[in-house]
Amino acid sequence: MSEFPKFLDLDIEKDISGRITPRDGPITLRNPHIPKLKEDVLYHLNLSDKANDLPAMFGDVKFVCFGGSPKRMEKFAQFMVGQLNEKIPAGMTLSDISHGSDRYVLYKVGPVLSVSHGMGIPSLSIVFHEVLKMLYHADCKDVKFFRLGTSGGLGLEPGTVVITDAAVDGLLRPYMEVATLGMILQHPAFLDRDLCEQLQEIGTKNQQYETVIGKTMCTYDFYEGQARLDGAFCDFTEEDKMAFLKRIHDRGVLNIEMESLCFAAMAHRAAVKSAIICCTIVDRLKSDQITASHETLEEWQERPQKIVAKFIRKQLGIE
Ligand code: R2B
Ligand code: URA
Repeated sequence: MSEFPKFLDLDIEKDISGRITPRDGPITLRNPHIPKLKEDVLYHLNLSDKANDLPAMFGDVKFVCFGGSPKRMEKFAQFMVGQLNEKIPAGMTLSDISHGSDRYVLYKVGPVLSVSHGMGIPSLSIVFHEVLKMLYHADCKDVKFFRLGTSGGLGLEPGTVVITDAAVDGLLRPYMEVATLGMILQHPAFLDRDLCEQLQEIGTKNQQYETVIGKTMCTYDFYEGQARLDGAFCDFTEEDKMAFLKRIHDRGVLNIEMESLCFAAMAHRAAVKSAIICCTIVDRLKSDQITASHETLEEWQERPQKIVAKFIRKQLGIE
């Protein structure tokens, strides 16, 4: 037996830089083991390709919108009902399709899925795997993925919308590292520049806030990982914190959050068109703590949702 595991090279459309061009067409899985399964249990969604008629349930899905909080993604689904002119029959409500699992929420409004992913890379990674497999079993085609989130901005007025053109880790590296079979694999986190620009164009029509494109730093921790002084532990000085934040800002980082690297890396690996669009809720060059009122935070968080809703309406020819 060889000392190193043999990894299958299933990439077919990489360019010289390792970039896989995102494309329309059927959702494919780069996993030869899945077709051999008797049943594929999507454990955290409480769905399976045998127990559920996934093509009937999800075959028409074209847009998958992820966001951290279950409540926010329920509100987004309700907002999309109006945006898509969908009718919910009297006495009925939208229901969480994966309610049996209690881990994530999953709502469907016409061709739009609204899915919560929790906080951080491990939580996002699980639901991303299972949603992608669900869309594959459902024979979906031409699907676009969005992450709608919150973030800490750098030198931006809180409430600014940032569209990510490159996701980097806490060392400014543009790939996600995953320990796999005792080795570190690096999955590049490329994003689709075209989609960024289309979303920015929609955002900039709104005069009340700015919509900018830039680099997003993704960290494994909210406190020390994001250079905060106000966690339960901190071993660095305010000067060192400011020097780090200024250094990354000079290198093009506009905001910091906790999922972009994984989202971009997994979407890239799946060759699906995707975008990350986050509002900033604090300027990290001025403060660690988030002190805006609940109402203000709600309004800021609706900004990425409204931009993506407009994009979806345009794609569907509603406006
Ligand atoms: C933004 O906000 C969360 C932390 O408060 C985290 O999920 C993220 O990326
Ligand atoms: N989310 C983060 O991860 N960091 C912030 O500063 C704000 C929201």
